[in-house]
Amino acid sequence: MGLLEGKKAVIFGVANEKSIAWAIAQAFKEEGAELALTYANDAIAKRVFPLAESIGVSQVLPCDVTSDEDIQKVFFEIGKKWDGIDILVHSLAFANRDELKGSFLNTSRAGFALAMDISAYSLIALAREAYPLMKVKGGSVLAMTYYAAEKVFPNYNVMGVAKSALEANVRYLAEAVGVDGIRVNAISAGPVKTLAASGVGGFHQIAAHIEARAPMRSNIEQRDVANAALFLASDLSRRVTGGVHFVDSGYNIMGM
Ligand code: NAD
Ligand code: 0WE
Repeated sequence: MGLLEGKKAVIFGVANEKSIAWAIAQAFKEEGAELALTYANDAIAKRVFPLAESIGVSQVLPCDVTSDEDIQKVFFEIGKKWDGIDILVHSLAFANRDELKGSFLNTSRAGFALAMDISAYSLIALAREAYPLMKVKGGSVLAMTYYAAEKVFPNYNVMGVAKSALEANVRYLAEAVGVDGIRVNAISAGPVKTLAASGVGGFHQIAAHIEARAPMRSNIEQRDVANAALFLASDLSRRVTGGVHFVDSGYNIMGM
C-alpha cells in the first residue's frame, strides 16, 4: 500500500521537469495519489501537458494565482470530478528580475506588491478555495520556502520578505483550519537548480558554499524535498502542523 493511497492532491507550480513541484508530483503518484496539476500560462502549458500525461494525471488546469477568477475556476472544475481534496501543494514564487539584484533599498512599491501577491498572499487564496473540498475529511497544505525568510541573503531581497510573510501565513492558516483536521506546513529547501534558480546570478557560488559549509557537505536534490513532502502530506505526520521543516543538509543550524 502506498503512503497516499486513495488521496487526491492538487499541485501548483510545475513549470518543467526540474521543478520541485514535478518531483513532488512523481513521488505522490508513486505512493498512490490521484493528481491535479495547474500551470501559470500558455508558454508553460506546452511543457506541463506532456509531463502530466507521462504519469497519468487526471486533471491539468490553467491558473495564474494573481487572478481570483482563475483560482475559483480551478476548484470549481476539481469539485465537479472529485468529492474532496486531501492535499494542496503551493510551489510558486515570483519577483521581477530587477528586484533580485542590487540594493534592497531600491525595492519598488509595485515590485514589493507583486512578489507578495504571487509568493505569499496566494497561499491564503488557494487555501480558502480548497477549504470546502478539504474540510470533508481533513487534509494537508504544503508550501515551499527558503532560509532567506529568516536571515539576510544577498540579492534575494524582496523575495526574502515575501518568504517571511509566507511562513507567517503557514502559522496563521494552521490555526484557522486546524479545527477542521487540516494541517499547514512549509518545507524550507536548500538551493536547487530549477528554472526559478537558474534566473539567478551566482547560483554556482551559492551551491559551492553549501557544499563547503553545510553539516552534510552536500547540496539537496528535488527528490529530497519530495520525500519530505510525502511525509507531510501523508497520515505519518497527522499531528504535525504550522511548522517550517528544513531540507537543506543541515545548513540552517550553522552560525559560523
Ligand atoms: P520553478 O520555476 O520550477 O517553479 C516556480 C513556479 O512558480 C513555476 O511553475 C511558475 O510557473 C510559478 N509561478 C510564477 N508566477 C506564477 C503565477 N502568477 N501564477 C501561477 N504560478 C506562477 O522553480 P522551483 O525552484 O521549483 O520553485 C518552487 C518553489 O520552491 C518556490 O516557492 C520557490 O521559492 C521554492 N524554493 C526554491 C528553491 C530553489 O533553490 N530552487 C529553494 C527553496 C525554495
Ligand atoms: O525562491 C527562489 C526563486 C525565487 C525567484 C526567482 C526568480 C528568477 C527569475 C522568484 N522570482 C524570480 N523571477 C525571475 O524573473 N529560490 C530560493 C532560488 C533563488 O533565487 C535567488 C537565490 C536563490 C537561491 C535569488 C537571488 C539570490 C539567490
